[in-house]
Amino acid sequence: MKFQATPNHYTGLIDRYRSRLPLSADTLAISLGEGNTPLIRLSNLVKTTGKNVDIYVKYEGLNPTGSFKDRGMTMAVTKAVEAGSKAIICASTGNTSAAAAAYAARAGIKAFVLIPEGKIAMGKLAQAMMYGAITMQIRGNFDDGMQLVKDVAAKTNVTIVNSINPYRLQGQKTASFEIIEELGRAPDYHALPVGNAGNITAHWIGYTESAIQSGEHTTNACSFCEGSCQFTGEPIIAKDSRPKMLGFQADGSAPFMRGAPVKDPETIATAIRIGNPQSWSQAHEVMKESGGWFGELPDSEILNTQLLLASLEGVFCEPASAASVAGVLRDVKSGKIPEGSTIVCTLTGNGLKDPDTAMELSKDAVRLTIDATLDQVNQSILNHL
Ligand code: AN7
Repeated sequence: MKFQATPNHYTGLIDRYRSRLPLSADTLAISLGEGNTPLIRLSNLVKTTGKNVDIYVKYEGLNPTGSFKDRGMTMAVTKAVEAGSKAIICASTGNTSAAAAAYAARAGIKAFVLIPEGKIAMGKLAQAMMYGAITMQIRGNFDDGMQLVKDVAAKTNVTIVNSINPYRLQGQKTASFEIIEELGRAPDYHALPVGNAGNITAHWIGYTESAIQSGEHTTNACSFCEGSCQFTGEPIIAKDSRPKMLGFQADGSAPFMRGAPVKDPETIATAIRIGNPQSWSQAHEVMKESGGWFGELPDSEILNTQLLLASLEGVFCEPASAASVAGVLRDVKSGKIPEGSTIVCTLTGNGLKDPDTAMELSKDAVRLTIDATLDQVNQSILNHL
């Protein structure tokens, strides 16, 4: 029997946004139902600022492999398979390798992943292995791995699925489409954690294309997508509703704050332990066009925010993801982000990815070991009511 999806069966962002992606009508989508993630309005954590702002988190950790990478990977693998590729390769701090491995499994092709030995969260390593990738743990960091991937792909017939693959950004831009649909407009500010700066660039493409579609641009625009959106030239914008883009890094791994690559990046937020961002110039364009800014945070503030998001809002993200909210809370408190603003923070990955950091962070949580008796259970409840 031929498979026929009902209108209620969500089958992923390619089927949902096909006409806004560089795909033909009959390209077979390699999908795991990615996208369509919750946009959650924060409540308790906002009160701690004492300011009147609206903060939403886009919980990308609820994608099929637990991070935003799935949006890009469905596009990259779909296009690779369409072109006849039998193998994909990436360097990764963890999430890209998990997504690459999963979509390769789905497509029946091989995934080769280079990860920094000992510097990726346990859940991500488990994913790459479960999905059946060929995992190469390198004695080096992400930036070393990225260079090796470029060198090997120049000679060998493997498709790079890092965000230098333009289809990755095309898939990831759909997060902006969803946000605009849900809010009814673009937010005033959009904050993301930044590593290679692929995702912040992708979001800007999405916001820009939406502005073009709604007729805000009086002539051509889009300097990012290399023609896939059919527009060329400088944007002339009548009324710009696009957000100011904010990119946050860990202070030990903050090349955008230093203004140059960082040789030995260090942070507990291993996802963004990247010293030589691949989308360097695009990210600067995004800041220039949007009027946004980069910021940096110490690991302690990132972790504190991760814990507060979980314990005050019930939203469990991985450490890197919390950098977006940590930066926004700081800039709201200082007044750099004015009252009355609507802000979206992307929570890029799921907290379950990195159980080691979470267990350490929550070590002061109440955890009792008691006898299996009614009396001890009762006593424990009374002690904590
Ligand atoms: C949770 O997996 O680069 O600025 O190799 O996993 O687009 O690089 C991960 C990046 C933010 C930064 N949050 O995004 C990889 C990788 C999480 C991430 C980022 C990453 P970009």
